[in-house]
Amino acid sequence: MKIESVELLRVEIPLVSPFRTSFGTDTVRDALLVHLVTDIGEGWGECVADREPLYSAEWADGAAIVIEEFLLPRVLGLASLDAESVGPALSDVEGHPMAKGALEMAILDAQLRAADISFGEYFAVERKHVDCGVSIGIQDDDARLLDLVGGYLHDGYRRIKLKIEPGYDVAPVRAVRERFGDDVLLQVDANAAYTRADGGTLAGLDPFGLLLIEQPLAPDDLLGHARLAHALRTPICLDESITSARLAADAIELGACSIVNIKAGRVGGYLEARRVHDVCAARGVPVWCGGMLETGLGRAANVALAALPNFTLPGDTSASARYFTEDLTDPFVMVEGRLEVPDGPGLGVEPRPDALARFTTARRRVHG
Ligand code: NPQ
Ligand code: MG
Repeated sequence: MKIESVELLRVEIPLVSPFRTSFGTDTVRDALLVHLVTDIGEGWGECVADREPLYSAEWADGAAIVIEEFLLPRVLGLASLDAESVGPALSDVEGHPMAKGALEMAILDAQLRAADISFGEYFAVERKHVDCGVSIGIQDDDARLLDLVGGYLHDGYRRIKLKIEPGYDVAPVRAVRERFGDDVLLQVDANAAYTRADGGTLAGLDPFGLLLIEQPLAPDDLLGHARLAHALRTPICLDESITSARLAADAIELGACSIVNIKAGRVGGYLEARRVHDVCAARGVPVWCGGMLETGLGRAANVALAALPNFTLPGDTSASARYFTEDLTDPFVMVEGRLEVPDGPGLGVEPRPDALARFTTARRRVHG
């Protein structure tokens, strides 16, 4: 494959409602897309970095510069380019996994579209559907929270995740359990908002039979998570901490987590994400697919990844309608609490031209 031209696009898609986490509130999804034209066809990549470096150190403007100035030249310099050669070609650049992952995704999409192979076939998945969970932002009052949970359960979501932060943890969990009972699959995500001193508060979640507590402590605090895991009955799941397959193996061996959230952007792309899946599977640690408010492009790749066998818990792979009134691609529609794994070539979806035109806020040709 030879890259003929590369365009970086910024799209801004309104969210159906503000999404509040322990690190901030978003009302739009401002996403960076990579569009490749190659000698064998086109490819699309989505960078999951947000507008500000709050979830992790990357941000969309920075990722665009890193792609243009440091990543693309390395890939363009390869004598023979395929998706498998991208990671090694970029390995001397420190960090920037979301930027790297977006470029690798676009190259993989072009490669697979040309070969008439879907992402799912490339991953050799056997499932045709994946179970959907939903992530619910921090709410101003319990009535609104309970309405939302009730609505999503009515829609068919198979697992509920509540965003929590200090001061908003045991009370919303108790409210949901009291209203909807103990059979609802329920978990919480702190996005690193607690400290080692908060073990007592977090132990207060133990009576509620949660599936897991996601990333209570700082991303670099594996020891703190290991201590917490010993002190709590509720399983600890790591998100932000797991930046590679090796980190996943280390965190498991250290006892810092017993469940792993996999996000391709956080680990540098879908190939490393599959390796995270594999090391967890080999250690008997279940995984689930995280979400970064992806457009239909990233959602398509996530759904394919989440069809791998060790994704045994419902992911944050929600329907497009959870986030967007109108998605960039044809929407992912949930049927009986599941999404279908796309089976068209590559991602199996592409931006609808009119939606792309309306959502695009900036575009820059960085090669060709
Ligand atoms: C998580 N996602 O699991 C993330 C956090 C998150 C679905 O809970 C813009 C871009 C807004 C990325 C909000 C979910 C975001 C974002 C939340 C990621 O930790
Ligand atoms: Mg998370």
